[in-house]
Amino acid sequence: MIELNSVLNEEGWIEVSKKEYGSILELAQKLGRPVPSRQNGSIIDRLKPTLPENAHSKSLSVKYGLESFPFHTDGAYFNCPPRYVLLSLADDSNLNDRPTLLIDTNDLDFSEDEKKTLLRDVFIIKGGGRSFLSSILDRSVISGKTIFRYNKDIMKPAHQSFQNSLTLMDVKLRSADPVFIKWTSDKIVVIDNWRMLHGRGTSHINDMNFRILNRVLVESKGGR
Ligand SMILES: O=C(O)CCC(=O)C(=O)O
Ligand SMILES: [Fe+2]
Repeated sequence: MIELNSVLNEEGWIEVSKKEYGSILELAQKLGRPVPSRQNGSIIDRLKPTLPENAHSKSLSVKYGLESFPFHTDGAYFNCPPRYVLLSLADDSNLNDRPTLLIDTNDLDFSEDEKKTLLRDVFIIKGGGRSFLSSILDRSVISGKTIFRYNKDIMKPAHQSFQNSLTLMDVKLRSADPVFIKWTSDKIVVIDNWRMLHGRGTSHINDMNFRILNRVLVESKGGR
């Protein structure tokens, strides 16, 4: 675990094997407190390419269907977004052609002025039953810690000039160089969800209902 934590801290994510760490839920429990993504939802989410008409009304599938998903923070609609996201291929998944993509926000090379913009521009965050205000670089949740909170599909600029932050994110993400996670049955990926953004790649085959990822969100322990 010391090794895992230090790589996670250094790189913002880590890929480990189930043989070494057990199931995704066992590993999640070692890292903190697993929390459901939706009230009364299950602790383990099953994520699969789904047609908009069959999707949960608040999921990315409603808008993107079988397409790729844009880069985002998971649970951006939580007051405090989950500390970690754990993903693995489900046992009953029989397709693994579609990658998950990761971008480290530390590699987006924001200038000091750009960071100020991301700290200042305020958004109305929708979802999870109520709306609240937050900037993309959020220092208000945990003292001494800056959280990257970004999911353009659930955030609306509170003033039209705050659109600048979204334009900046678009430009940065377009020129970023993501890591592609290729799924194998033994792999668990742990993502620092306060620092990394992730997205869903494309697939050349119809993997609707067959490429299934298990996901567990982990709440922060005492602000760390
Ligand atoms: O399916 C994937 O690769 C990631 C999906 C995802 O990020 C999500 O559903 O929030
Ligand atoms: Fe996600």
